[in-house]
Amino acid sequence: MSDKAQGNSVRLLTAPGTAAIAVVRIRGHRVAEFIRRRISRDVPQGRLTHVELCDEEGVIDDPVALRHAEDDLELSLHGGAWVVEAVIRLALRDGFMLEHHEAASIDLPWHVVLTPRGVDQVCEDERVFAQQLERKIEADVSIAPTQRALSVLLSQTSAWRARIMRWRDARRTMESDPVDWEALKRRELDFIRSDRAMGNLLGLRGSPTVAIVGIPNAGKSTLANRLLGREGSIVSPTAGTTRDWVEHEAELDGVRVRLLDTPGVRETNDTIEAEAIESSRCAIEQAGVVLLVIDVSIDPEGGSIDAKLQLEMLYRFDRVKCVLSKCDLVDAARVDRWRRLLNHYESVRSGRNVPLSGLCDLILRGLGIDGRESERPLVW
Ligand SMILES: Nc1nc2c(ncn2[C@@H]2O[C@H](COP(=O)(O)OP(=O)(O)OP(=O)(O)O)[C@@H](O)[C@H]2O)c(=O)[nH]1
Ligand SMILES: [Mg+2]
Repeated sequence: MSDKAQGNSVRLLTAPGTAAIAVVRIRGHRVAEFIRRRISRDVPQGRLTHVELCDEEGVIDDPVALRHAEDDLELSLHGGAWVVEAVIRLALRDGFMLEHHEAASIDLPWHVVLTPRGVDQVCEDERVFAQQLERKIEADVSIAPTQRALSVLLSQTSAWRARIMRWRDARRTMESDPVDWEALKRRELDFIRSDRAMGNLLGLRGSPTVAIVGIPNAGKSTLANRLLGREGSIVSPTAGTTRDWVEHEAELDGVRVRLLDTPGVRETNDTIEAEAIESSRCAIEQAGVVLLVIDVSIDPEGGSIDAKLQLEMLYRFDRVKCVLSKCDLVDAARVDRWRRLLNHYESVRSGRNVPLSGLCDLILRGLGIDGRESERPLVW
């Protein structure tokens, strides 16, 4: 079930902008975890509690917290724009979705636009439309997590203008040269309706997850570190090094993602490890892309359990892309044999001194991001 469906949300209750106090409300089943991870002490229900709110870097603010219910937390922050932004970002990173302030939630009439009458209306009242659009953009600009997200938001005015001109032209030529309005509408809707991709790119309502899976010792943490550009996960030759799933925030080509490094999948009698594998399975099922790390130093036709398990994992998850690790240890023929077995799954090669080319593209395409987004009118 998605976080939206489960109602994990963050919302600024006070008006945006600088004020003495800003109130942020966080709701959903992740509240307890948020308190445990981010707040200096427990927050008992119904009692005002002075706490420190921290991220990995340190204290963000010392708000007064009020827990209305188990899954409902209100934080009265010192209202500086930076503090508010930092807290909202933190909640987004922890899997909460942003609910907009009322003032910013006027609906763009995009669905009525795509009728001849709707086009007439927007053309007559373009100023109102532009104002509504501007408010939408403004509300999101302050929390755009990356430069790329920001530039897509700032290009929305021209993206919408170009679309509206196109519809207006179609409307004008309608009498002389009959337009197949339905066909135009279908094409335009396909183009505009890219919510998932745009949501993933903008990261305003939480970042998409990229899960890294594979058998123990396949090179998952090594890959996570390469994508991160730093030693975020522990790498070691001992199988079973990553015992619980580890989450990192990474930026891939201007897109903020949650990288999930998971424990290697294997049969185990260790209950703690089994529990970790099970809990990472739930997280992996919600991921936008699953990177299956295949250790090519294992002979695919050698009959080992590991060889079978690597192939079987292809079918355990949806949205799988393959990364062939340890290509530096084997010859090209071995890599080809693995590739043939992976059949129609997209894959890239990886290894010491093997450039990881194409992986970012592969991941972003898997998330529906294709580079045309600045022309695409965003539907809020
Ligand atoms: N030569 C070579 N060694 C690699 C490569 N990728 C990983 N290794 C080595 O393989 C070992 C395991 O790497 P990890 O990244 O810890 O593997 P993992 O899949 O995270 O392992 P677990 O957390 O134990 O499941 C380490 O000694 C790495 O240095 C590679 O592409 N080439
Ligand atoms: Mg690991």
